Amino acid sequence: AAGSAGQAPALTAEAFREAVRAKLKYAVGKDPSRATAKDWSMALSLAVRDQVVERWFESTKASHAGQKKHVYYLSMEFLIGRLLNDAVCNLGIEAQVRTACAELGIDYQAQLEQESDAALGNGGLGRLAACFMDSMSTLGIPAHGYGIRYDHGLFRQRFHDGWQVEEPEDWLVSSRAWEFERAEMAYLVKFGGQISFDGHGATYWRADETVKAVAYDTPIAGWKGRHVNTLRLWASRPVEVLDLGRFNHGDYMSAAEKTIRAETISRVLYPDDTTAEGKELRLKQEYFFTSASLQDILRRYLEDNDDIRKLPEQVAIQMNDTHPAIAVAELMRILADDYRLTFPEAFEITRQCLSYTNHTLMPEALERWNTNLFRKVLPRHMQIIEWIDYHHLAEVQGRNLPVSLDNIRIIEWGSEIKMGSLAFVGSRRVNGVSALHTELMKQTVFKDYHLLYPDRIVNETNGITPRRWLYECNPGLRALLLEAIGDGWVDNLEKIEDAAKFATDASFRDKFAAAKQANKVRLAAEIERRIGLRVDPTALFDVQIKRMHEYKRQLLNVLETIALYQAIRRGPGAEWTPRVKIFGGKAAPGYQIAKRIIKLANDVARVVNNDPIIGDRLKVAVLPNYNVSLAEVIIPAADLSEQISTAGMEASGTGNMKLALNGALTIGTLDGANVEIAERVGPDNIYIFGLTADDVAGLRQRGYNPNATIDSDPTLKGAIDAMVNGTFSPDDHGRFNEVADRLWHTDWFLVTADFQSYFQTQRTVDVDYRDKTRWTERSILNTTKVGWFSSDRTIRGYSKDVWGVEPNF
Ligand code: DL6
Repeated sequence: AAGSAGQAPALTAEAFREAVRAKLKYAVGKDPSRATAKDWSMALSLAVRDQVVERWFESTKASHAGQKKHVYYLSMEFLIGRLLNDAVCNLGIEAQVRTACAELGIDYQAQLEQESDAALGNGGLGRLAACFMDSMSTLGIPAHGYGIRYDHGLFRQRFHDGWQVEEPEDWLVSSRAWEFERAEMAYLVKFGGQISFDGHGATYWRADETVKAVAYDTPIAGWKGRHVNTLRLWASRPVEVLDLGRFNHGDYMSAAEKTIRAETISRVLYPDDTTAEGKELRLKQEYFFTSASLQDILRRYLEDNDDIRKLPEQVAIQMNDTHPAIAVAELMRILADDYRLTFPEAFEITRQCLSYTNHTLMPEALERWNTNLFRKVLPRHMQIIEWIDYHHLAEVQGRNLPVSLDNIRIIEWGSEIKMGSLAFVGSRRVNGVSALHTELMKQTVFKDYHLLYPDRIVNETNGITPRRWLYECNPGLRALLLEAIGDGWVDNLEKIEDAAKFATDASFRDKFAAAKQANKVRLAAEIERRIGLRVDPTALFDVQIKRMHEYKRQLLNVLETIALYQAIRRGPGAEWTPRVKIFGGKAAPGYQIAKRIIKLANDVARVVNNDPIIGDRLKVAVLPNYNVSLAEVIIPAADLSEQISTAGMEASGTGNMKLALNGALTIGTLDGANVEIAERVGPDNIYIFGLTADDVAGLRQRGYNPNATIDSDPTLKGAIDAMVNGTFSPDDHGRFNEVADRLWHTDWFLVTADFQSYFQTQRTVDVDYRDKTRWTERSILNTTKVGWFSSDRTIRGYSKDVWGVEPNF
C-alpha cells in the first residue's frame, strides 16, 4: 500500500550491539570503561533512533509519491513521555536490544529509567495528542503533529510538609536523543505594529516584533515500524542573534534583550496567565506555533501542487482545542494578503481545511481574548475576525432561525473574542470526545450553532494506544495475551475480546491474577522508594490518578477515606478488606483550593498510615510528580479505578480506558466515556453510583442545599467534622475550614449529594474483592471488553467523518 515502509530489514543482536558501541564512541564521545549510565542510555537511544530513521525516510518518500491528503494535528500539548521503549517495542526489536544490552553488560530496564519524560502537556488533552500520533503512524496515515518545543515542560511536583511545591522541569537535559534540529526549516512570525493598504488590493503588516520559529523533528514510529510520521515542534529564536552595536558599547544586558524576548515564547508550558504579561505571552505562544505550522503546511503543499484553491483536497488541519483557533484568521490572512484571494474565497477554503475538537464545556476553560490585547498583538487578525463576525451574523440574520444573535457572536460586547465560536465558525467539522459530551455540546455551549449547522458537530469518542498502555507497560499481561490469542490485538484491539472466553478458565485466571500481583509488587516497591511507605501488595489497590480539579472530586475520595478510617477505628475487629488508596496528580500552580485538597490528602495519609489501630487495613499513598512514566507503573497494578467526576463535567477521560484495559474495575459516575465503558463491560463488571448528568443539571437549577444532606448523614458529617476539628491538622485546626465551608454552603460539585451512594458502593467493592476468583473473572472481562477504546478506532473515525482520508493499514 502507498505509505507503507515495507518490511523492515532484519536486525541481529550482534549488529545492534556494535551499533551501540559505535554510538558511544563516535556520537557520545566516551570510552566504555568511563561511560556513565546516561552515556549508555544516549548511545542506546541513538542506535535505536537509526532504526527508526530508516523507516522514516521510506514513509516520507511514500507519502510524497502517494499524493494523498495529509493530516496536520495542531496541539499546544504533546504529552509523549519516554520514547526509547516505545520505539523498541513498535519496531519489534526488543529481543535483539535486550540481548545486545546483556552482552554489553548494561541493564536495559535501568537504561529506560535514565530518560526523562517529555512532559509537554498537562493531562488528558496532551496525552490524547500523543496517542493520536502513535495511531496515525500505526494506520499509515501521512500526518504531522505540530506544537511547541518548550524548554521546560509541566513543572515537577514535590511535597513539602504535604504542600505541593512546583519546580521547573528540565526534560531537554536527557531527552535530546530523539529530536533533529532543522535550522534551515525556519519561519518568521510577526507581532504587533501597523496595517496599511496600498489602495490596489495589497495589505502590509509592519510588525513591532518578529521572531524565528525553528523546527525540531521527532520521528514517531507506528506498530511494526510500518509507517513513521513526524512530530514537528517549534522553538522561538531571535531573528538577529545579538545587537552588536549595543554590545560594543558595553551594554551587554540590553544587547541580549531581543534574544531573551524571542526565546521567552517557547520557554515554558502554560505560563501563569493571571497577569497582563502572562496573558500576552500565552496569546503569542498560540499564534507563534499556529503561524509557523500553517506556513510550513503551505510550503509542503506548494512543493507538489500549484493551485492554492485546491488546498482542501490535500490538507486536513485539526485544531486540538481552541489553543490553535487563531488558525482560522491566520490561514485567511495568508490566503488573502499573500495569495490575494478575496475574503469570501479565503474563508471558504479555510473552512474546508480546518476542524476543531472541543475538550471541555466548562465556561472558565473556554478561551476568550480581550479585544484590546488582541488588537495590540495581532492587528491584522483582529480585522479579519471582525469581518468573519460581521459576515457570519449577516448570513444568519438572513436565515430567520430561532437563534439568539448574542449567543452566536464571535466578538462579545465588542470586548472579548470567544475562541470556541471562532473555531466553530471556521471549521468543517467540530467534534466532542465522548457520546455524552457531544450530546451536551449540542444542548449547551454550542446549542445555537448546532441549530444553524446541524451536520457540523460529530462525536469521536477518545481512545488510547494499546501499544504504550498495555504492550509496553504491562509485560506480564502482554505475554499472557500473546500466548492465548496471538498478537492480532496489538493493532486491532477489538480482537482482545477473543480472550474473554478464558474468564472462566481456571488456569488462565491464575496466570492473569499472577500478572496483576507481580505488577502490584512492582508498584509497592515504587511507593516505598518514592515516599517511604510500605504497603501490602495483596490489599486492594484503589487508584485515582489525574489532574487535581474540584470537578474530578478527589475530595469525595478523601472524605470516603476519612469515613472508612473512622469506621475501622470504631470496629477494628470487623472483617475489613485491606485497601491501599493511591493518589497521583498535579494542581495548577494558581489553583489554591486544589492545592489545599492535596495537603488534606497528605495530612489524612500521615494520620491513617501511622495509626496502630488501623495497621494494614487502610493505607494512603499520595505519590508526588504524577506523570506518564509513573502512570505506566501504577495502571497495570490497579484493582479499582476511580472515575468519580460530577456527571456532565468530565468530557471523556482516558485514564478510565487505560485502567480498564489493564484489568481494573471502575467505580464511577455516568460521566464522559464511563457511560460507554459501562455499556461495553456490562453492569456486573463496573460500579456505577451517584447522580446522572440530567440529575445534576436539575438539582443545580432547583438549587441544592448541602446543609440538609450533611445533617442527615452521620457518616458524611463525621468525616467533614474530622476535617475541621484538627484530627488531621493538629498544628492548624482551621486549615481546612474553607474546604468544609464550600461543602456546607454551596457544594457546586455535589460532593455531599453523591457521598452516601459512593460510600455504600465502596462497601460493596469491599465484599466483592474478597471473592478473588470472581474478581479476577470480572477483571479479565474488563481487559477483554474495552478493545473499542483503542485510539486506532478513534483515528479511523476522524479519518472518515472529519478529515476525508483513508488509512493505509
Ligand atoms: O479529550 C481529552 C481530555 C478528556 O479526556 C478530559 O475529559 C478533558 O477534561 C480534557 N480537556 C482538557 C481541556 N481543558 N480543560 N479543562 O484538558 O481533554
